[in-house]
Amino acid sequence: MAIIASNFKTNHTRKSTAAFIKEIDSFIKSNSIKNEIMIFPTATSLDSFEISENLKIGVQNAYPVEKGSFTGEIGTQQLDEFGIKTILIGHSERRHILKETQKQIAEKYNFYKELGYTIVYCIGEPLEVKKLGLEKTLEYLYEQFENIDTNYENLILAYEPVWAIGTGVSATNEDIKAVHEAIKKKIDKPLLYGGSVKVENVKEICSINSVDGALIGTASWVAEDFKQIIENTK
Ligand code: G2H
Repeated sequence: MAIIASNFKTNHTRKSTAAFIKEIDSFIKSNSIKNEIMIFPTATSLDSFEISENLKIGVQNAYPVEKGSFTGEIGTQQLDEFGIKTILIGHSERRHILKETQKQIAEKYNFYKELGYTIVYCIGEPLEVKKLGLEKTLEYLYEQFENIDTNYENLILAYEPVWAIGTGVSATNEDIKAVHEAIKKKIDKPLLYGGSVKVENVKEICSINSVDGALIGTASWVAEDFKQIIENTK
């Protein structure tokens, strides 16, 4: 069974999120979709829809606290109101744009692990590292597991090469295979690929043995396209 996930990033309103989720939910029902479908909407939209058993809804980020004085952040007191038990951690946009350090990422990981959340944990290398070859790429990727318990039962990994994110240029099947096989040898967890996955390439990417699904941004934001992606990976 594959895992197909949509990461909204900073896109969609409450209204369009509700419409999107309703449409995907009924598509899953009427097409007897067996794959696990996940959606990571913006936190501001979490009250705009009912969580259905067909879909796993997660947050793109949260602070590692229940509540307190952490201006601008949300904690588990807020997440609990919506029944959220899934979180994305380590996404490259948070590592590079928001400057989250591995220490902060690990703190977040350990906090949500203790609470039993499903964690989709992202790793990925920038272009200058990729250019140094597979060995250096793997070294860089393994550093992103510092203080991360990879035996955690509710862990899902996502390999998202930074140079392939939002660029329209996905990694080649050979690149994906090489990295996924190496990681899978070390860590026995579901491993998704992310980085310019789209309607046209999702089937081929997901048919690679060491790929257990896809984490999709840009190409998943229109419901019709996401339905096609789900259909293509049935
Ligand atoms: C990588 C991916 C989703 P995109 O960030 O996490 O985004 O599909 O736009 O490359």
